[in-house]
Amino acid sequence: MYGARAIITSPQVQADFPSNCPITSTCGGLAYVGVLDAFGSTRDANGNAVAAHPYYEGAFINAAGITNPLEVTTIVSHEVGHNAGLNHAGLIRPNQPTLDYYSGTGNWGPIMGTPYNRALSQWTQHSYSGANNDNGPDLPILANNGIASRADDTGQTLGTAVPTGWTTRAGSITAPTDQDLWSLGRCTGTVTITATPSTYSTNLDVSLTLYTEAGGTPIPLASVDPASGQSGSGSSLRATGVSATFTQPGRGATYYALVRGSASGPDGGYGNLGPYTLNASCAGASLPPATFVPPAGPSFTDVPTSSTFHGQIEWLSAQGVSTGYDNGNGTKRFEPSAAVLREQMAAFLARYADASLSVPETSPFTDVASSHVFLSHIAWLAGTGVSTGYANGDGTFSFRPGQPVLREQMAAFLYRLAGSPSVPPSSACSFTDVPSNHVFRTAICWLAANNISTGYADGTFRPGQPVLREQMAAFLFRYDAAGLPVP
Ligand SMILES: [Ca+2]
Ligand SMILES: [Ca+2]
Ligand SMILES: [Ca+2]
Repeated sequence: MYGARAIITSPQVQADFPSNCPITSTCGGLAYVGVLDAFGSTRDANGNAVAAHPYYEGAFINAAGITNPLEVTTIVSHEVGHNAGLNHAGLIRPNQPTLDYYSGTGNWGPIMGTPYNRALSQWTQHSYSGANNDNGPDLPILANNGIASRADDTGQTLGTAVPTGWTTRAGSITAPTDQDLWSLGRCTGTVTITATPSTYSTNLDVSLTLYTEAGGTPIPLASVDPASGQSGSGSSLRATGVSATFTQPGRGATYYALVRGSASGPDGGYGNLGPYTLNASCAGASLPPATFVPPAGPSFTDVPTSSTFHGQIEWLSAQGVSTGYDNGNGTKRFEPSAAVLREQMAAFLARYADASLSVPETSPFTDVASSHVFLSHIAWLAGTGVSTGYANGDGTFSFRPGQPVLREQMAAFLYRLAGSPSVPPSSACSFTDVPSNHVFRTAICWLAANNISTGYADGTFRPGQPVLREQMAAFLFRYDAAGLPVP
């Protein structure tokens, strides 16, 4: 282990180093570079052999150059950074000499530049626009010169997440790759999670995600990372948008909170390091975290744990909504890529709603025989108003049980299942292929507003495409996670 001493002084450092640190506010401090772990010897001014570390030690901070208390943190970090091997973070400018010290942009600046009046000063990987990047990322240099990262406090997998429960605790982001998964336990009620970095001179802008677990797979439910900025100036300068909070209906599942550094910012979030406070509360019935026991294996031969919807399909199976198809050898398959038929959808929704079923004396639909295996499910669906079928023109109706369910129809079914709630105007509803006069627009916008389906990366919803069975699992899972009602 090594040590570094930061000495905040004015007259002495200026007297000892008049050319390097004149009496002017432009000198923040002075330090030797890369001496923190300098063992061995060197020669002093009189030519005598002396131990190197004590001789070079001391990062001097010029008190006369400090205009407010918050700058102490930045300047101490900067000068000790020199002791630990770092050179300045500069800026390449077109048709001008390279700036030795980069002051930063917006609320961000590199510690080894001059990030005064920037609320987020950070170690840098020199990926900001115009970086001179003479030496490579800061953190490996610090590590090679005696300042290693702190030990991590929790893992990022279900098996290594530290059980913490519904409480307040301290954590720390210790590396750009650090992700802290905390095991919270079960909650039936409203889940509220907050992650907050230090108030003064934080280096950390957090990103927070709530996970649940199904079939041994973590499934994200909600994620938040507000855009960061700053407010105030001088000693009241504060970073804004660096904490994260949200509430979510808890349905009795096991919940996890993931805290990591935001990936946004001029330097890709590299320097998002430091302590935070995690507060997790459950307004309702809760249970502390239990030891995570990985399942013996996937339930379906065609849904390996690596598949995107593995967790949601395991959940669907555990709920008894779909038990899959028998392979004839004691195993089962799910056929995740097959389209959901309308008769299957009736069965899924009836089972999910825990409906009390009865076989009607006469079928409500001309194309659903009294011997149809899902007659009671289809009759229930019709009775709830979720699907009234197609008019035959003679006062009778058909259900078209063997037709695939289209995405726009699924939106309508789930929307009606939830009781046709009013839809708040939502910016989430900007699908390029769902015009304002689309017959199912209200249902599709509601689906998006509840994060049940947010469409495709290209901005489309693809309303006319069939719903695949794996997608149906995901839709119902999110419907459930959103705490939506059933008839
Ligand atoms: Ca950590
Ligand atoms: Ca971690
Ligand atoms: Ca943020």
